Amino acid sequence: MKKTSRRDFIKISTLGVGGLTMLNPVLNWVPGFMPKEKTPVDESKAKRFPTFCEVCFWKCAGFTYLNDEGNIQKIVGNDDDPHSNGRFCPRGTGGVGLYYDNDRLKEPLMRVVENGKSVFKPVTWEKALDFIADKMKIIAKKHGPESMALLYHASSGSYFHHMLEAYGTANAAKPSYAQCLGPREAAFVATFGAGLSSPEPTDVKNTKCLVLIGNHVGENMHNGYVQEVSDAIDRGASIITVDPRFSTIASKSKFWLPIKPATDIALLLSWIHVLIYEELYDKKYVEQYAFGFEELKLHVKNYTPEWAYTQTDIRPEDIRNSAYEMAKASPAVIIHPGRHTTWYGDDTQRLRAMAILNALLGSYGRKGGFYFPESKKVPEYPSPAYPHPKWTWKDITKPTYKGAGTGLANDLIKASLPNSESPYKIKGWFVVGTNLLTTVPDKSITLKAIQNLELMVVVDTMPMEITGYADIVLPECTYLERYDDIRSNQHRYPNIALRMPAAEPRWQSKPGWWIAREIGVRLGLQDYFKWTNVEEELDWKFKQMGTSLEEMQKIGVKVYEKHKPLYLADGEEYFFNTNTGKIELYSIDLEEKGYDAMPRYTEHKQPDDQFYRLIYGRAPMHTFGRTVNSPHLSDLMSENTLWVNPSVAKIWDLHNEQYIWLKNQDSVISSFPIKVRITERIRHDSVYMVHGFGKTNDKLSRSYGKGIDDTELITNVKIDPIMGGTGMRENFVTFVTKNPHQKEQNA
Ligand SMILES: Nc1nc2c(c(=O)[nH]1)N[C@H]1C(S)=C(S)[C@@H](COP(=O)(O)OP(=O)(O)OC[C@H]3O[C@@H](n4cnc5c(=O)[nH]c(N)nc54)[C@H](O)[C@@H]3O)O[C@H]1N2
Ligand SMILES: Nc1nc2c(c(=O)[nH]1)N[C@H]1C(S)=C(S)[C@@H](COP(=O)(O)OP(=O)(O)OC[C@H]3O[C@@H](n4cnc5c(=O)[nH]c(N)nc54)[C@H](O)[C@@H]3O)O[C@H]1N2
Ligand code: SF4
Ligand SMILES: [Mo]
Repeated sequence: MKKTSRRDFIKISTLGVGGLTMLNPVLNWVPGFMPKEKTPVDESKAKRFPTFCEVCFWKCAGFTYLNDEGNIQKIVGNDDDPHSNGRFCPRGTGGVGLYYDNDRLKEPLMRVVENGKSVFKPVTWEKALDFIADKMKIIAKKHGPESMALLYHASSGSYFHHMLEAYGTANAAKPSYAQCLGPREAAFVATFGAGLSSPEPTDVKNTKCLVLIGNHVGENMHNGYVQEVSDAIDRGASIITVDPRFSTIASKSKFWLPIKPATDIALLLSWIHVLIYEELYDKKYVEQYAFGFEELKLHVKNYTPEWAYTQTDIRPEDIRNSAYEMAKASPAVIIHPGRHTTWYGDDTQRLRAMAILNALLGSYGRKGGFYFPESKKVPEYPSPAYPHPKWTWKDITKPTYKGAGTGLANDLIKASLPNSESPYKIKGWFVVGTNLLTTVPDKSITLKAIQNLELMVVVDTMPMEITGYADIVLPECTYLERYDDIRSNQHRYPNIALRMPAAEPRWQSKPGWWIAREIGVRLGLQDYFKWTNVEEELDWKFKQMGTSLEEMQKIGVKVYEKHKPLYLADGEEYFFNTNTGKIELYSIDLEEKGYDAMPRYTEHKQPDDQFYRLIYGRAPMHTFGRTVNSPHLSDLMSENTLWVNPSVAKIWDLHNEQYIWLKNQDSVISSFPIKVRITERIRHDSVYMVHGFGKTNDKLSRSYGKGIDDTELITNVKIDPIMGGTGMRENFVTFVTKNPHQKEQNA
């Protein structure tokens, strides 16, 4: 067996289709704002197993039900669960499809060269695991264990994290930081001394005014949040939406401000200006809790609505009136900081402006603003201390991005490039449940890094783009077929949830905890895995938390008493975890690190003639690319469309449903075409698509070649100087109406 020098993409062959026939559970959901009703279940016949959803990161808890034949039928929300309140979103309901998808990875695969060509050969688990452990031992000897990195975004990643820390490396990153909520966390840490984390502690339940900057709730289907927003609308709370696109939530809003993309900081600064100069801010709160008010006042002096209009296209009276609306609701107002915040590179500062607005309106720690969440600590199963790594991601990242709060996927990828001058070199990856090629821009860098690795292990459920580049592909079973670590997220009340299997793993797939443990044992790290199976480990942990595995298997969710109040008491003394102990309108920490202490507006590039800014978002029935091949969800939306303003369509003579290709500013052309959707709901300077489509692996039978992958066209990445996130919205595309790949296809 020879190893290839180049990791070219290998298509995973479909093997015989396994025994189970596909069921067609009813999707109790109508396309629209949100599911209101629950699915009735015949409790007398059904067998149910608690779980929490892995289709997105809201992690709703529910029960998986079997039908009379003992096959998985449906997933229903757990009434005791604060994330779901007993209701699942369409994607969560359709999660059954991830289990029934016959395109799934079925057995371990190893890259070998046959007749000069790289192919994947099915191998036994024994062989695959031995190979990985042997390789890891060699890498530890040659380069030190620190040169192995974990890139992960599946719940089971925690077991790989444990195994790799025991092996000697702390290099790990999730794309949910530097490609998602990192700027928000950095900004809230700088302002309030604490990040927001997940689920966001926004008190939408009690709010009178919700301000959404891009945040497109309703298309972004975070369950409990969507439910609270829906109730808020019914209650008559006013919604202010700032979006270049008339989003679902814009249609429910009192104000829709169709901002020129990339100019949000101008709008935010002018709102701050109005609140301060028209004395509409919460004076008592600011006086008691905030630091740097006078500096801020001076700083925003010239950021008038009239000035902001020249940048944002939003009329001064709309800026003023929307500011009055917020002030009227104060402190029961939320300037929602959103979640996917890596947009234009100056993202931490944009989020700082939002945090500052919340401070001026007195909403942090107040009813109808942000509440103080609580979570239950999960005890660690007894195991030896980890060895102390000689270096970590901090040595790579922190000298440049001083505000980074966790490892950055993009920085660990860069540290894997061949000619990196840094002494901190990454030589091997574990990729667990993250499709890096469609997740981290710029894709060409990831591909270069991959060529330089000595070991690349991909643990996934599906033959996604990233699996094709692995040395070893390990098929993980889906969340419906496995245990995982205890869910313990923050909420109004501390709570925990159990995930347990409702079915045997299909084919030869295995749970992540088992895979990580088997590799650990082969590395001689059995002391770190003193349990023989995960039930033993979970039961031990549950018992420390006043319950047991047996009880949790019945109830699924346990909610605990609270220890601290949700809100600040009137005039209560409170210490914020910042340099000054106060809410820092003027950030001492950012200043000391060499960044602007207060957000400044800088103009961003706008599209050249014949080009349009590429913006993207979510669709209610899909999560990124992880659901687009689902037998249940692909029926609801099988491809993305390109939103084009009618005035633009006219210039280009485009018509609805026409398929076109896109070319970006760096002449990258999309692999596949996309259907045009002509609509007034998008500005003339931008085009919009849902992220997650345009799958390039033809083993994905339902999603291959359907629509465009936005990531392909994101080659200009604006890195946030504070926390190192990858700003993705400074890419411009033009239309290609004739098939640019025709020649290749005919050749
Ligand atoms: N262009 C562009 N890039 C983006 C975004 C965007 O909107 N546009 N969004 C950004 C954001 S906000 C985020 S959070 C990230 C998300 O980034 P990712 O989480 O990487 O996104 P997915 O494409 O869903 O990839 C998930 C991978 O996990 C696999 N998987 C699913 N379930 C399991 C499981 O149980 N076990 C294992 N082992 N694998 C599993 C899937 O098959 C898939 O390969 O992407 C970021 N990148
Ligand atoms: N159904 C579903 N729900 C999801 C997910 C999913 O995959 N599917 N993913 C989850 C995850 S991980 C995340 S992080 C969140 C992401 O959800 P959000 O945090 O809501 O994501 P954003 O990127 O803020 O929202 C995209 C919106 O920003 C608008 N926009 C584009 N450019 C600009 C601009 O310059 N200024 C302004 N003001 N708006 C702009 C777009 O038109 C679009 O409406 O969604 C979560 N919820
Ligand atoms: S919001 Fe929907 S997809 Fe996300 S965890 Fe909850 S049910 Fe699953
Ligand atoms: Mo995200």
